[in-house]
Amino acid sequence: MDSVNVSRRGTRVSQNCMFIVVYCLLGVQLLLTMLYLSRPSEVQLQKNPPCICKNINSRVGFDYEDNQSVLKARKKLEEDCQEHPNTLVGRIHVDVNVTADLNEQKKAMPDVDWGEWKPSNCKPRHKVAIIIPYRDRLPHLKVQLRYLHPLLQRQQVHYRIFVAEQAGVGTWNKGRVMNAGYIEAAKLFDFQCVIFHDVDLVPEDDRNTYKCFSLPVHMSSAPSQDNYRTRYTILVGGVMNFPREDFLKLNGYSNEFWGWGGEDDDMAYRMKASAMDFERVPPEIGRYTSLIHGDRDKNPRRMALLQGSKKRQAKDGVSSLPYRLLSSSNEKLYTHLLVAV
Ligand SMILES: [Mn+2]
Repeated sequence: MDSVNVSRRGTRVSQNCMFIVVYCLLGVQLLLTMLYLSRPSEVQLQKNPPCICKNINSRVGFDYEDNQSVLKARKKLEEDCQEHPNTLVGRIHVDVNVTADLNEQKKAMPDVDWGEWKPSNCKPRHKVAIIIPYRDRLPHLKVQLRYLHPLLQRQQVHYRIFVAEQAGVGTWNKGRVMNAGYIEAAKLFDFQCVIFHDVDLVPEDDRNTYKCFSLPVHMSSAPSQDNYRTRYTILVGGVMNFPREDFLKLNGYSNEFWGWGGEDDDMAYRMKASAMDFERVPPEIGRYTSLIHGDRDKNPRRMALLQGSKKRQAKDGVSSLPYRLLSSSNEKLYTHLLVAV
């Protein structure tokens, strides 16, 4: 009996051992299967090629040459644009009868929007707002834009063109329109300097750079209507460039000049009263084609108003401009600001 019991007990022990061994083997098998399944398969690796990200720092596994070209492009973008880019051509022949269809121009300049453009292959040195006081001169505007955009792009400046239009048919007040243009442009664009630009002047030389200076600069020193000469010594009308702070220090233009003329001479008086120097572009490059228009209603009070210029300056200007912005819209080649003054 005892031997039988022993042998039975022996059989039970060996059966238990078998179970444990089989369990262990199954466990190991399961573990190996799980490890096998969790390894990255070749198919998965092919599915996820190295990412081609814009930020090269986050790139993993890119090849060397690719990396070099990205680095080169990035370095170029970090480089300042040249002060005198080799894209300049110098003197330009302005054809006043040029075909200047706005839709064609828009198509030719897909990278201009809201009148803004900046170079894509270098870091522009200057950020310039160009404000064109405007009313009822579409043929002039078309010809001007036809030459101005390409010229500014050759100069590699970051610019935005604003056309500030006086609404209605009331008496023209260019000073108010320019001040309103300045205030609205400043809300939309973070510029360093502002250039007020008559709509009937087309630059003839791209060495006359639409950049920012450390003081006001009279750019249209030689308009064709004056035989390419500066008509008188205090002339600052036509195309005038101000550092932003200087324009504010001067309190902008006077709001009191109704009708044609005087607001530009008043500006010269303001600069003199503020002991602010200005420079004038040499006439060899400050050349502009004057687009022809009829006579306008001159302001009969302009001489008398000039006498009181200095007294008014502090409270008559951009700080106290009565106006309403009626609309602000994207005309692609320019930002259109319609103002009631
Ligand atoms: Mn004119």
